[in-house]
Amino acid sequence: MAMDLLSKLGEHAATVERVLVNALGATDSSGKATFKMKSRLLEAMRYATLDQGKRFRPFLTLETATLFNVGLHNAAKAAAAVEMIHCYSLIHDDLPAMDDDDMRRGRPTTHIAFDEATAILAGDALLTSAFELLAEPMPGIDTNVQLQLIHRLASASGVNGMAGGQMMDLLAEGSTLDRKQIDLIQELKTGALIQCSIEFGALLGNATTIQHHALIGYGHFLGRAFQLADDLLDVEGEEAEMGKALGKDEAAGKATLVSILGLEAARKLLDDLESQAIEKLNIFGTEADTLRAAAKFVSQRRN
Ligand code: GRG
Repeated sequence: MAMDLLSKLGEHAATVERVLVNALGATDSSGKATFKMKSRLLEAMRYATLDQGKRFRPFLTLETATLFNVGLHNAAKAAAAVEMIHCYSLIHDDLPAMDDDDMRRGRPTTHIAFDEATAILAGDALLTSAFELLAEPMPGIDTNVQLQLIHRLASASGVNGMAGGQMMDLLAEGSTLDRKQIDLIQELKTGALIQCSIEFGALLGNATTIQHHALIGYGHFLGRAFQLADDLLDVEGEEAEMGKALGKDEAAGKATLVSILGLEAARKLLDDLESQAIEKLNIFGTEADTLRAAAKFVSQRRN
């Protein structure tokens, strides 16, 4: 099962990489930008986006789309749009005004490799490119569905989603939060985009209401598990495996589920979230086994 999941992750990562390269342009064998892609801004966008990362959100879109036999071309476009939003959020999150990180994905963050202004613009441009990609023709997909994808991604990323969660997270630094407040921040900051990645597959596949709700439930528990695993890794992980600095939550005085529950209870909660995510898939048969394996992957991940 673990090997199956790893090969699926690899396969989906390669699919989404092709769409991203197509949108952002490739570099030649010497690492130099090809023809029209010579601008510094595109270089920074490519640096932050290509050949890196687990591609977990695109994996979720592509795998959910597989449940409904959605054509790969359209699903990959939607998956790449989500990854662009994710990469933009990482660039901005690493800036000195936010988390002030020098390393991400095992190499210098975008503002270190380029400069702050370029990093801000690369994030802005990736955010815009995501919607440009989603608005491109999707043969065989109803334009109403495309509109729903655009709407869903906008709400998952904006004030009621990731950006809103990030604001709450920054404001909360140094204060005591209760479990409910932490859950809300994490649901918005990290969960919203993960849930959206899964819903993309359901929307593209014209899922029934029951299927759609089941997948929303799966995404809810998976998103919470993903963030909790990240908080645990911040305490227990290896910097070399994670490719970034750890122990940042404690240093910033950030309340997390790990800091208020303790390590043991947090690990138990992670197991429960994994089981709850898998349970939500009960209405599906073996075709959802890879999504079930993904829930296990999230709670066992080392990076
Ligand atoms: C700047 C609007 C704005 C939002 C930032 C993404 C984010 C919101 C903050 C990142 C802080 C953080 C490390 C959150 C934990 C969950 C998370 C998003 C981890 C990084 O995602 P992975 O593990 O990264 O999927 P890769 O590199 O594999 O893509």
